[in-house]
Amino acid sequence: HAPVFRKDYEPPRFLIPEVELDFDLRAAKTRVKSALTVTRNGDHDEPLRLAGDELRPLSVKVDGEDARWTLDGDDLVIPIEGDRAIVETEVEIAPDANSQLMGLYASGGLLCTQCESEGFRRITFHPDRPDVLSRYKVTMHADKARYPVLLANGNEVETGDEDDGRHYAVWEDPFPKPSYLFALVAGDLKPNRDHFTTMSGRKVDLAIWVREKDLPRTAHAMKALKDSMKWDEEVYGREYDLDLFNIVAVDDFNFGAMENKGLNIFNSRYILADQETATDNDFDNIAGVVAHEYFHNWSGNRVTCRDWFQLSLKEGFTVFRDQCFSQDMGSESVKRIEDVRLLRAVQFPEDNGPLAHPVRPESYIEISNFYTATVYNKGAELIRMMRTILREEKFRAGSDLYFERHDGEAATCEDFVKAMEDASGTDLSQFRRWYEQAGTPIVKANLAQADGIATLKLSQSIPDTPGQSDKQPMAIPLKVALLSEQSGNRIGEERLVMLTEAEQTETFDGVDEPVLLSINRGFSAPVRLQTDREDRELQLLAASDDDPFARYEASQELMMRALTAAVGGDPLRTEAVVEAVRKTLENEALDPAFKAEAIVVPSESMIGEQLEEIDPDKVHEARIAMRKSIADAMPELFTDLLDLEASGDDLSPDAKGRRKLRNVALAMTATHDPKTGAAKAKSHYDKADNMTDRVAALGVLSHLDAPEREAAFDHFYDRYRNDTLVLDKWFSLQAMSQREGALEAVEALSCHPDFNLKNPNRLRALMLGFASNQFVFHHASGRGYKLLADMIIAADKLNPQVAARMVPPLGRWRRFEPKRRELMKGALERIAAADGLSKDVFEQVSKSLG
Ligand code: HT7
Ligand code: ZN
Repeated sequence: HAPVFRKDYEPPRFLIPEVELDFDLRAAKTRVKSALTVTRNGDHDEPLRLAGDELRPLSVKVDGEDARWTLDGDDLVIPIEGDRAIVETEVEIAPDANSQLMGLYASGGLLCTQCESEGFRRITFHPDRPDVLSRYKVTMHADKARYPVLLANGNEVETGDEDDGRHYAVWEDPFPKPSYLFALVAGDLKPNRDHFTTMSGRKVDLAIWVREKDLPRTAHAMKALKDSMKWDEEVYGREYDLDLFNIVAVDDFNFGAMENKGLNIFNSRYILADQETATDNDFDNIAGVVAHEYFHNWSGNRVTCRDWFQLSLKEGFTVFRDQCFSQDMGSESVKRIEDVRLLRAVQFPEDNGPLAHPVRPESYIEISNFYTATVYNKGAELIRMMRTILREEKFRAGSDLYFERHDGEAATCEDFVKAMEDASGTDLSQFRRWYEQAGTPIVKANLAQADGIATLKLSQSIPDTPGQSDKQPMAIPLKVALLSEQSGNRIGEERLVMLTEAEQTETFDGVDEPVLLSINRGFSAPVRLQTDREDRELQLLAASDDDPFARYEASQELMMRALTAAVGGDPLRTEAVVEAVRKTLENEALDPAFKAEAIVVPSESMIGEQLEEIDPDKVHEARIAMRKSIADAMPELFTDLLDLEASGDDLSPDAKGRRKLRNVALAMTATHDPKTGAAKAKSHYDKADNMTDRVAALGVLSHLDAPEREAAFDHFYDRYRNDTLVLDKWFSLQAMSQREGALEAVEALSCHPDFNLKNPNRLRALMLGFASNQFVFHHASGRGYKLLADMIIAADKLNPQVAARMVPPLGRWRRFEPKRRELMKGALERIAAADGLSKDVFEQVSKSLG
């Protein structure tokens, strides 16, 4: 399993301007004929090298003649005379037997493809690298009854009937694209059709293809698609470029969705939603993912990546774009809080562990392992910082220049930064280190006041990460403001401080009264901030900072300090926290969604992240105690919140916020008094007219040892057992339960007849839900680790990508107390020793142990 290095990039030896594909589609055996127009690129006499994966050529022709060819490992090597040739190959593949879900595979009676990153080589021999762009013409033949709908990229140009009940369709995509954006779908699907008129007045036909019974659940995704098309025109000046945009939903999918040109393929969980079956969170995620895939049409498809090391070029930028879209469609500050919470929950631990890598990695063994929170979410923070540094107008000029310069090309992260630099006249030399250096910077900030001057002392350090030490200072944009300690009002304007040195001082004149430091407002930089602000100051900031993020941050910091001190053996300090929570809840100017975010006690894994050495039992105990102090201090306040009104069919941000706060209150009520809490949660479940409330009630019940729990879970199972996406919730809710007996329940669920190792959603619902449940997964017996390791070994034989994604929870072993550390390491070693390990799991496990 040799690594590939970024420094070894070389341009392709041959280009392929045209690709013609002919598919004789059958679930058990599909014949693929390909005709590639190849042209020599540069002055060399090397043979043509085409990648394959589990392929054997049935025939190979060059310019119509049988060719001499050899196989070098998986590569097909063909000598080419002259500078141009038509290379034809024929292979047979077995979609039904494709459990990796890469290439052409079967899902619930459909045939569909997933080619990013290197799946196209499982369909036909091809260079299969993103810097080889071609025009595609695709013919599909299939049984008409079984597969009445035949879709591919671009436009349908011809259809017709054939013998034996078969039919065919021909599709052409006028835009040159890399092979990873190729897609086809064949199946018995029905469309939800709509249209969108672009800013230049072109009508685009839109269709979301699903099973007939799912059609009523496609309205939300369709609305999100039209909103995204409009938003990209208004905010980035980007217009859709084909006359047709198709989306297909499939049940078996390794990821969220895929941006194939003109034919997006989605995990059905990011398309299907109605009030009965989807939570508010699901609705938001659907809109975010639909937008994300749509935005890729420009940031990814029109301008693609030169090589996979540049993945963040399209993913970081596109995540940033979808985050801003969601901020504009809902509550700006709450969305920012959610995005930062995700970054901290997933990316910070990644950056602080054995799998840490730069946003633009230097090497990989298996590129699928690099679809990470670092490449996606930290990558998005880099784009956001550039916008902060350049300001909105110049940032837009930079993106215009980037799209104009590189349209139709395969570009690099450097190209993006250069376009930003050129359009704005800002020097981003030092900023580039964000792409190179892994690890989350630690920023220390202290404010001192004397003689009317406030002096802000700043310093930064970047921790060592695997393969990287002695790092250079980063260019860190910190939004800073000072607040009057007495009134809580801001003094002067917010300032953008660029921290570029290891140590730096910033002064504020005319500060004649005691002030509070509000820093990293809006989370302007993805850093760990350490300040010497006292609890009293944080309490004031939590009550009055005019930056909603900073306000949220102050209340979270207050809780986190008390929690980590308690885990370290101090008595739990709750007074300031309780008062901050009360003030937040009583403040009528704050919206309910914000309140819900600000008063939630940090999760056990977030607390663990702050500790040198994690003892999950102590963390659990401290967190429970803090929740209990808050719940016991103001039970009436929480009981009153249970009466917040929000009808299930109201999906406005306001109604969602009220549901969220009401459900946080329900959980606090049960913390205060589990017995009445169980009854209230059961009645909340019974009365619910929407899935958000049902899931929230089950979430509360899941932790309680009460008869209501079993009754509600059984009822839920009976009602939704035939609805795959809803049943996933039943699995994950139980996997996240902290009640006694939860571990045994998860073990039993792993043998449940509805558990299915082959379906990534089901596998993730149980196992990733479980692995995020720190208290139970890290049971001192090591049984949690054993279950996960068994599952990884079993899943690896079917679907290496999905198996590899389950390794990181074990990779955190060095952070735990000695006993668990050994058990976790042992589990990793057992996986490492398993027969026939895929390179996906090999890479994750060996780096985790290394
Ligand atoms: N660009 C898409 C990546 C993706 C993917 C990667 C590896 C294996 C399977 C996959 N399915 C989709 C998703 C996105 O970021 O939009
Ligand atoms: Zn993406």
